[in-house]
Amino acid sequence: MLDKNSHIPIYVQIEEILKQRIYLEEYKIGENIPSERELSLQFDVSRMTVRQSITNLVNSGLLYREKGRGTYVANPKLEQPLMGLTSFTEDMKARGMEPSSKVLRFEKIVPPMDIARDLLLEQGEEVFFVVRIRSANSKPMAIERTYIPAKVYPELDEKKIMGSLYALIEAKFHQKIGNAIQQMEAAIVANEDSKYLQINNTAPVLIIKRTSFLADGVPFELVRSIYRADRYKFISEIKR
Ligand code: 16G
Repeated sequence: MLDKNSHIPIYVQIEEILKQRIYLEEYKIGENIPSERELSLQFDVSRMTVRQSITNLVNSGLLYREKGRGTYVANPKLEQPLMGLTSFTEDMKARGMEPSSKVLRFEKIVPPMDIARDLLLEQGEEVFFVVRIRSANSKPMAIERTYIPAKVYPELDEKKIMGSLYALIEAKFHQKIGNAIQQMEAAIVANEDSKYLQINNTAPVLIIKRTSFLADGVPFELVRSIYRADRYKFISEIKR
């Protein structure tokens, strides 16, 4: 319980107690925690102090606030290593989660010039443009817009893209995936994407742009993946 004589500030002690309650599942993921008023009575401190503790836990991603509805326990973020060239399907399966995709768009188009350039396409060469919502255990994690040169996979169709693209390339088309170049940036979610990702239209997202190459150097995809920032954190090992 609280030690009011301690040199550790009260709001920090409350933070630790709340963390403990989350850890012990006294407060469960997705559920409301008691209101500021209730907590201030429980701890016999001012609402301001409780608010400070809650704000810190919101900022560290353990809790989230919903306007007019209260404060909830957040899902722990998935830790995604920024190392191997893995697919969404592999990543989710490795965590014991069930991946699924919803294809929102599948069409053959002439891509914008910057995309064509990155995919080393001549002017007018077509790509398959695929928009997929990627979910884990039926919860939307990311939305991906993928450009795949039509000349590399002329036999691609909407049905084949329902599962894993990388499994299709390796197991069905018997090609070896080589390497990719990625860049990541933060943004506020686009209005259209907020609906699909089921987040508020001011929520932050992480955008990864990946251009991937087959082992023989042929570019086979350019993808923009929009990840929910509240569901992901990216981890890398760095050596000296
Ligand atoms: C990942 C890749 C994406 C790739 C997809 C294939 C990132 C940032 N992006 O989402 O480039 O197209 O996996 O997944 O990791 P699939 O084999 O499940 O279709």
